Formats: sequence, structure tokens, C-alpha cells
Amino acid sequence: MKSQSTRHPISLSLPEKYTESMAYEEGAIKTSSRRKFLSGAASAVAASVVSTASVNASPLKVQPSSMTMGRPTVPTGYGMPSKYEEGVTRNRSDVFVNKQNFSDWSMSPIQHQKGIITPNGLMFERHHAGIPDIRPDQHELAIHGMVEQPTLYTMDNLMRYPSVSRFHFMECSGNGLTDWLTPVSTTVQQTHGLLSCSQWTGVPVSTLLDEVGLKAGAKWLLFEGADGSAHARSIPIEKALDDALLVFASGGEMLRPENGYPLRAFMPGWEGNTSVKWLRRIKVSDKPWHLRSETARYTDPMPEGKWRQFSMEMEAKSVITNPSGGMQLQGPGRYELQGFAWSGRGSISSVDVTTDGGKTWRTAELEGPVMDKCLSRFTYSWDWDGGPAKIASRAVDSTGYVQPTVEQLAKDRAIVGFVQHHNGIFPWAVSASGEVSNAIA
Ligand SMILES: Nc1nc2c(c(=O)[nH]1)N[C@H]1C(S)=C(S)[C@@H](COP(=O)(O)O)O[C@H]1N2
Ligand SMILES: [Mo]
Repeated sequence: MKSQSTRHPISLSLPEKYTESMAYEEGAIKTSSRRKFLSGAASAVAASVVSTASVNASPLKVQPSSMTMGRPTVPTGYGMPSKYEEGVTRNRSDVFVNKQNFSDWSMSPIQHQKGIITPNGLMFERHHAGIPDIRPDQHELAIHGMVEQPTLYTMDNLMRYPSVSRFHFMECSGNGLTDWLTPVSTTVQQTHGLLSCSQWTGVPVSTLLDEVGLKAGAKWLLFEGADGSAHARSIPIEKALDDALLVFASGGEMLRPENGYPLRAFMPGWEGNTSVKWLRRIKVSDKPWHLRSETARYTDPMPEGKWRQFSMEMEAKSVITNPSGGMQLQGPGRYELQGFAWSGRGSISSVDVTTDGGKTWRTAELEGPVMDKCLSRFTYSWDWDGGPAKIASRAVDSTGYVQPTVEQLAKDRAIVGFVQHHNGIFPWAVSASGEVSNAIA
């Protein structure tokens, strides 16, 4: 063992004859954050990060997979994840017992999400009347109301307009609604999994509004879906002209049926229900409609029995996904805390992490690219001493808004029942035996 002290434990003690594969290993670990992660720790701590068998035996074991042909390439077909990843699925909430699957939702397994992009097959779903089966060659979008030239677009028409691709998160305003005051959910999938992030491709709403010509006094737009719920929302004209999109693709392919195929609205940074799926019409008016979705639903109880309407912007939020509820730490040592932060008002400017229940906060590493109204990934190296701990993250966005505690939110909101817009700081408890659990309380 010579001159190896700063190497990753995995690359230690390889026999001389394997210097080539060792060089390859080194190349893979020479990233600045990896070096930082290791250099902060004494070598004893570094060695405890990953338990490695020493690789003294020569020759190095050859895996059976190297000695046979692999399975043949499938000539045509859609690729699937490794069978060893079959536990990574979106799941319905286990908090509510839902007796039907029409007004339902499934949550994204964000504890397994490796980067800021959610794979299409793992994006959360929320629908009020099931998933319609819409033929793209029969789908039409109407734009009417206070416009000069009411127009009907086919999908073929729409695909010929100039399109843009943008990275944004999508979050249901009901995300976290079961866990305001008591720890009801076990995993981060259940507490925060009504959240996805993708690269969305479509035509800016402003392009089509320019074309149809807004009449003087136009102020609000109705977006309505072609599903059984005819889900609809009133959207202010400023948002429509700013960054609203008519999206037909996410993650480089046409939308999945459950996410609005063949066409949906996308309102960057706004609560998910404003991004109307299976979009069939946009009607222009001088006032909002005050639909069921903006009176009986998607309103927030306020003190003194008042209700807040049109709270569509998603405020800054973050959560630690690793470790998170249901996980088990393997004894004291160094852990890399990981999580996501996002804001519907802009980009994330910093994330703080606490490991002592909020007494002290440290700045986490924010991984780039940090984009507008998009998930940002953060990491923080933590030396767990083996005692009980309480870990949490706190996001700050580009407007200076600081993610509040639930107590702070409760000062000007009425937290009664299943309230929407829970963007409070969310703690996980780590017990002395390494169990991680929901610590909201
Ligand atoms: N037409 C239609 N659009 C809809 C809905 C719906 O039920 N019907 N659900 C809304 C809600 S509440 C959310 S959170 C988002 C979820 O989008 P996703 O299923 O693609 O994740 O779609 C919104 N758009
Ligand atoms: Mo939602």
C-alpha cells in the first residue's frame, strides 16, 4: 500500500497488473465535489464511507457476464429500466383509502430520483375523471371569446409553429397536504411525491394569442380539458403572455396519456391544476370564471373564516430525499445528504441544511445548472455521530423569499384539515439505530 492515501477506497490495493482499470477508476472519481467530499474527512472517515473488500487477490475475479454473449439487441421496441430497479415505481398514496381510480393520484418516487429530471414513466399523475384516450389526428384546440379571429387548430397545425423546450418543475398544490401537523406519511414519496420535473416542449401561448388577435379589454383566459371532468381554470392574461406554453412533449418524447396527450397547458411555477391536460379550448374574457376549481377547490383557508382564491404561484420549497423516511443508516460516519429545492417565483439562490433540528444551519452545495422554476439538486456532507438527529433543508429563492417553518405559515393561514400549499420546512428524524422517519410535528 503506497501513495494511496487520497484515493477513493474502492481503488485501493489493486494489484500492479491492473493499473489500466485503475486509471479508468481514477478518471471517474476526479470530480471536484468527490474530492471535496473525501478531503473534508480524515482518511479513517473516508474509508468508512463505503465498505470495501481489499482487492489483493490476483488475478482480479472475472465476472460471468464477461464470458458469454449478452442478450441480443431487440430490433424494435421501447426500452425499459433494469429488472433490478422494478421497485422504483410511482405509487398511490397509502394515507387515503381510495375506493375508485378515477379521481386519483399517484406519487413520484423522488427518493430514487438521481438528477433533476423525472423520467416520464415516474412523473406523478393527478386526474379528476380518469385518463382519456385521445387520437391526435382527431384532437382540436379552439381559441375563441374576445379575439378578432376565433380559430380551430389541429395537432398537425400546432406542430408547425415555432416551439420552445424549457426545464420546469410541476407540483400539485396538494403536495404535502396530509402532513402539516402530524407525521402521517412514511416516505418522501408520500410527503412530497406530487412533484415532477422535465424538459417541456411546446408552443408559447403568446404566439397563438398574437395570431388570433386579442380584443381590447381581454384580461382572463379559460383553459378547459377534454377529459370527463372538463377540468378548467381561469388564467390571467399576464401569465398567458409571459411564459405559458401549449405543451405536446416532455423529456424528449410526446406526452404520456396520463400527462395530457396529445396537448396540455403548462404554467411554469404555478400549481399543477392550472396546467390543464388534454386541452381542448382557450376562451378569452374580461373577467375570471369563478369555476368549481376556483371556489370549492384550490382555495386556501385563512384566519377568520376567509378563503384565498387564485393562489397559483408555488412558493419556494425544499426537502431532503436522501436519507428520508423509511431509510436506514448503516452506523455512524459520513453521509451525503441530498435533496431538491424549487420555487415558482424564480430560481433557487441557496439551500441551508440543519442536522440539529434547526438550532444551526449550514449552506448546502447547489448543483448546476440552476434554472428558473425548475428543480435544483443540493448536497451536504454530514458526519453522523450516531446520536439521534433531526435533519431538514431550507430554500431561499431569487426573490429573497425564505422557505418558512410550518409555525410561520400558520400565522397567516388557517391550517385546518387537508390544506393546500404546504411549502413548510420538512424535518426527518434519525434515531440512534439509524432509522429515518417523518418528524413533522
Ligand atoms: N383536464 C385535466 N387537467 C388537469 C387535471 C385533470 O384532472 N384534468 N388535473 C390537474 C392537476 S390537479 C394537476 S396537479 C396536474 C397534474 O399533472 P400530471 O398528472 O401530468 O402530473 O394536472 C392538472 N390538469
Ligand atoms: Mo393538483
